[in-house]
Amino acid sequence: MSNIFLWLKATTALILVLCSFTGLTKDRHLYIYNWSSYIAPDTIINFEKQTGIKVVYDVFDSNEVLESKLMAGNTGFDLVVPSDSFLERQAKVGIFTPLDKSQLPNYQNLDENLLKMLAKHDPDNRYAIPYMWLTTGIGYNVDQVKKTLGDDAPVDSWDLVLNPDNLQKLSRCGVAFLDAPTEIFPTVLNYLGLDPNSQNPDDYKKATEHLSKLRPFVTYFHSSKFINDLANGDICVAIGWSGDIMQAIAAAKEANNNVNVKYYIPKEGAIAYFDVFAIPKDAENIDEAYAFLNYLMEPQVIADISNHVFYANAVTTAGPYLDDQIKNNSAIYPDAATMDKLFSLQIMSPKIEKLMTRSWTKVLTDR
Ligand code: SPD
Repeated sequence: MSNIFLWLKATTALILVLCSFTGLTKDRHLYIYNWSSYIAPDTIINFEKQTGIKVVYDVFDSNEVLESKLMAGNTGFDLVVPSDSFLERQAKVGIFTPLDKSQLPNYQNLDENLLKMLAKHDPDNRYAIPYMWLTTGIGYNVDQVKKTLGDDAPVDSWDLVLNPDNLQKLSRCGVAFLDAPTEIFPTVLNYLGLDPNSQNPDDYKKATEHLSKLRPFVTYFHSSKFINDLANGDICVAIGWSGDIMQAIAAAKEANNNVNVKYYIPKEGAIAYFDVFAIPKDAENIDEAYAFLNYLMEPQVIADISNHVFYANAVTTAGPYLDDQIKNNSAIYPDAATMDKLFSLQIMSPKIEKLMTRSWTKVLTDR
């Protein structure tokens, strides 16, 4: 009996060796394209250990960059992470594969209210799994802003960075704006009392004129550099994403460098988004993509990510695993009054899209 057992073992080992030489046991791969600074350090490693799937992980820091790759086709990615309004437009031109929810047993862990909100961009939640939700607000260095603008600095208002007089003064200690027309135009329109989702070209003319007044005082336009620069005290204000600015706050605390950064959602209101996972139509590793999506919807896995990146997730059962500083942070989970002031972006007509891109280039290049 034991001889048969030994023989079976030896034969199996031989078959495995032969298979790996002839390529019959194919390695399983998964290609993911996500935002930078948007995952916990061990998320991918743990997934690879659990599943044996090898992940190739790449990052971007703008929806525009992701979109141009998706539109060109053959990205080579199995999972990508657009923001809600971008997904809506991309889905309309057939870029994604509909989700087969029967392959996603953990889908039931998602918050139904958030799914309903996301369904405004993705009817029936056909293509996307909500990953994180967030706001675009102001990160500021408390001491430098006070030193530059005095005790009455309007830190609760977009006036801080969108009033040219204030921005001129703040330019002495460094100002960063997101390099994202689809963020900055709606923010400026809203500040000017216009519809942030306006489809009226005249409104974009007004916003462009206003941005041209601000442009000389913006140190740089970039969508990720501001995290380190705020944390090190190299800039004093940034228009940026909630979690990224909170990462700057945490980094400054850890460095113990006396840099005191805060994040604020201005009283005039701000953009709120979902960033979502979706599978491009030409993805090759579909089973692996579903395995990863299921893994992401495990309460402990997604809570670890939120604890690390300071963004709110959409898994209801993640609550017990969230750190108190995340769970009780009103900049991450805003209170009802703040939620009322948030607005979501709609997709623009191609005419307005073009106008926005042209006007953005003009603002950035005219100094
Ligand atoms: N570092 C992660 C940043 C994620 C930001 N996504 C924002 C999308 C808003 N358009």
